[in-house]
Amino acid sequence: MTSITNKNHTKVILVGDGAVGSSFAYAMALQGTANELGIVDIAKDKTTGDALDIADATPYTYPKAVYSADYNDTKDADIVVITAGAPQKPGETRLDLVNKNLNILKSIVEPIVAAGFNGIFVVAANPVDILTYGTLKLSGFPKERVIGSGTSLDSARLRKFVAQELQVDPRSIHGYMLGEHGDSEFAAWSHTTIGGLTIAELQQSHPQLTNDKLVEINERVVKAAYEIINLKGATFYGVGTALARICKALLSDENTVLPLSVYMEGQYGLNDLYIGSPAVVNRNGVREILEVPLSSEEQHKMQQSAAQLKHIANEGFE
Ligand code: 6V0
Repeated sequence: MTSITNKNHTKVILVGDGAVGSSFAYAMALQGTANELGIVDIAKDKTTGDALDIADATPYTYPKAVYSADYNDTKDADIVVITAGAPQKPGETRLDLVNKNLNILKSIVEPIVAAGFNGIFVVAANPVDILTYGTLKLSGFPKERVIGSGTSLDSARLRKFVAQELQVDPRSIHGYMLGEHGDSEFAAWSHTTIGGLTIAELQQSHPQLTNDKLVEINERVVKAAYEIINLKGATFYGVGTALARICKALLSDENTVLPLSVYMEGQYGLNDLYIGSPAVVNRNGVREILEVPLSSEEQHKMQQSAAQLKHIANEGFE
């Protein structure tokens, strides 16, 4: 299997310099995620402007090259992050959007493969599970090196809301939203822990954490994007930071467990689709998928979520 070249100098190319892409680029600059960041977009002036603007921050953060790039620059890149996509227009169906974004994806992945890119694709454009599957098919890359951001943002929201409820550091909470990054996702409460205690154990000492409260938190996570979009038109800082975290885990060969959109081969009884599940990632991409042993109710939700994705994929890939 080809892996990210074992080198000290790390290079990421971002394709899609909109709200999500530029937030990711800025998060990368602040965190020193890679030595080099090239930015590609059909809006070339925006990439030049963002590269200059973000480079202004580097004397206060980490030394790195930030520049406006083109597809040839992906040749020796370690990671390509795709956040390019058309927004959903009023009156447009979800399927219309899928078809439009699949066409955009094709116009991106083909020149990248032709340029000789041999690293890892990280897809965040929506519908992310479908577009990650599309990237797998269009690139011909092995499944380990095509990853979607999946429920990484949603799981962060879950941890944030549980943390707020219990007044604890969100980093002390381990838990996942599983399934589609979208309306059919769900919290895997049976495997959510706080300092090693299960939710059921914690409910003994924290009576405010009722089952109704869990339902409310789950709902709030699923609707979080709508809440933010109603207030400011789009969501980008959360996902931008999640993407920087994913890239760091890959580039630093961390073997970190993250909830991502990964290719199913029998896990959860699912096959031939991308869907959100925890996975161990390192410099080679996905090392292994951690299949969470779900309760029967959760397993049912996973099946429903997968059915939704299959339905969209079947129509989108007709
Ligand atoms: P945006 O601000 O409209 O940016 C999209 C960018 O893509 C623009 O700069 C376009 O110029 C560019 N673009 C369009 N077509 C092409 C092309 N053919 N080649 C290169 N660039 C192109 O959108 P925003 O940044 O808000 O969202 C980007 C994508 O991320 C959308 O699909 C969102 O739905 C998705 N999100 C994914 C999330 C996740 O958790 N995975 C979270 C939030 C948004």
